[in-house]
Amino acid sequence: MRSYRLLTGALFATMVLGGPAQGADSNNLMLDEIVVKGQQETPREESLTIREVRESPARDMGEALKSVEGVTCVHRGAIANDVVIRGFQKDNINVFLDGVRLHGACPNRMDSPAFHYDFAEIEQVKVTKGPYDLANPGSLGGVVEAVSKKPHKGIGADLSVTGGSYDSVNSSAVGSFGGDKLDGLLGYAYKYSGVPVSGNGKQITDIYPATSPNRYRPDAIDSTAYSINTAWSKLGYNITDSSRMEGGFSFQDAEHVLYPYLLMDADNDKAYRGNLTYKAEKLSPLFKEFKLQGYWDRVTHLMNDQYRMSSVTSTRGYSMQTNADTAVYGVKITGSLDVGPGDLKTGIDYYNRNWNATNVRSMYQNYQPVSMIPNVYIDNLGLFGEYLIPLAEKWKLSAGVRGDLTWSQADASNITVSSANNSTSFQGVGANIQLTYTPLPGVETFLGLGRGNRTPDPQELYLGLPSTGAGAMLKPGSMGNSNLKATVNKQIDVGVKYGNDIFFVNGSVFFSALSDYINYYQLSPSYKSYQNVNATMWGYELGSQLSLPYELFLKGSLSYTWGNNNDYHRPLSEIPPLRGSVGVRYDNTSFFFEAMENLSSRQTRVDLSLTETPTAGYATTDLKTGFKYKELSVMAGVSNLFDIQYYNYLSYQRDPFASGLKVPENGRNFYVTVQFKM
Ligand SMILES: [Cu+2]
Repeated sequence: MRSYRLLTGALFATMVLGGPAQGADSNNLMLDEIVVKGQQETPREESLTIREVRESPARDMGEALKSVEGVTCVHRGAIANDVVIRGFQKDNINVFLDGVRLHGACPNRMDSPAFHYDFAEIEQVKVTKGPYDLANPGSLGGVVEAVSKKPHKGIGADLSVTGGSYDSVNSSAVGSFGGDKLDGLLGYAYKYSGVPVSGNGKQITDIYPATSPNRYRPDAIDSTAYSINTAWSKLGYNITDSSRMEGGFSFQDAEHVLYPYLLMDADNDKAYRGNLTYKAEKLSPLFKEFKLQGYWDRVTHLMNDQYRMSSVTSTRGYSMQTNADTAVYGVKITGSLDVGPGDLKTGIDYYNRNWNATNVRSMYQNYQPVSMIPNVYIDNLGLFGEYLIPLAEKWKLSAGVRGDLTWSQADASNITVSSANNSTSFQGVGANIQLTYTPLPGVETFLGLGRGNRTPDPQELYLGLPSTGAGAMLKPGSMGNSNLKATVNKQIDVGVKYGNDIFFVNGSVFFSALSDYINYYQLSPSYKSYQNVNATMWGYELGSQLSLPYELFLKGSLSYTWGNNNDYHRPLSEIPPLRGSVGVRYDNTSFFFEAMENLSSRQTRVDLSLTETPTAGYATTDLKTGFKYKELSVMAGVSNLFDIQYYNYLSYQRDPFASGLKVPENGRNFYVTVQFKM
């Protein structure tokens, strides 16, 4: 039997790429899910199962997480979706695989952290909403923690191929072996797609007016949207029954990734990731677990406008290009101790992040190199402790605190940075209290009070891209702000859940008071920059699942977030409007059919000072069906059945290098997945 991983902590959504619920008596997987979601998880947990993931046409983790309430993603091309939790974006949230911190290299976040993990590497994804992660620095608005697949006993194989509209292919092969002492895993994935077509029948590269210099060259409009190869390996050694050493390495090569949203496309993007852990359990009655982890990763990224008309007359084959390189290394030591009536989890961690990006443009002093991200080093040292006590039969309490010291230093200069302002440091404290109360069987309530903080990132502090031209030819530039303070989030979360054998409903509400929220703004007619503002965010999520007679199931969800810039009395940009979904499904375990309606209301709360414009509401319909026979599964579906032309609300000018145009979402598209697993 596969088993659900139940989670502790705050407001979790879990994606379990495992299987049916342990302890659920029914033969029906859907009924099992209702039991797990309704009874075995606490109100602060949600789950997305392997079933939901494998049935979906998601191209990456960001897209797959969209089906979790309160989670959305930024979609700027055919792939590389950037995860957004309750309106918290970019470095306001953390995204990890096996605890490894990885940052993208592109100053436009073409390669968000989630882009660098192939789906086939991952077994489970946990999403913590709110500032309740104390084991890592900077999880201000939430954290996405992916866990990679582990080899099981004996020989294992997992082959999966998805083919679909736009000549898209998503394929992976994983082989593994597991012995008493030694185990290992080898995986390979290949993803490719042509350019998607939106609901108006045009390719998403074909959105520019005929006179725009940013329009794609005729031969590039219908070209490769992305071509990505990923390889990974893992080797484990059980030193004793209770101690283990594990190492892993992965390499990803992404080529020709188009971003119609921006002025440039990625020529190539290479990511390297290494991770080594040592874990010992049951060291003594007091010392339950000890873990030591070291990791390193590096991303190189090259983007330019070679596929756009703006490059046609240039002497170098491109009129603008950014060459970026980033690396992170870190060490973590954590321990779990049995102290008094509860459990104490404590740890110390350090990481170093380096980021360097150089831009050249023909219109800026004839390709004079600009240190856009001026070789910045961030050092962070942190210490945390969390204590969990079962207070009485119906009560559970946990409390924790974390302290961080952060140093940042820029080793090059640009229009923002000189020797006078090239280094700064921060001290931060995070803490939370979480209380769970079960007044009646099937009913659980949750209260969380959290304080989180995150320091400004290298781009927000030191970005420097000069503006060029004037008047109608003005190309605005961007500047960092070396005086930025760290953002502090004080948040309260309340959750209630009711569940029985055939039904569950889960609701949560949050309120977040943000001081020194780092907000993007128009500094002057020719520059945009970052400033600290006071902001408020609140919102709610509601999820429900119900079993009906004749193996029919009903499912519904609702998410809302509201964000306000209190200093300037206007909405925060890019905050999701009210969204929801309603679905009905027939499922007899070997065969299923599902119809799902996705609904989004109009996004009218926009930041006009950034020329953010309202986004229309929409409703799209997805159908899918599939069967399972022994080790073989076949699934097929159609997304956006009625070929609706629609846009994601996440569409304000994502400078630098935003084109200012919105990229429509995909029109009607089909997919078929065949999977073999043993
Ligand atoms: Cu880029």
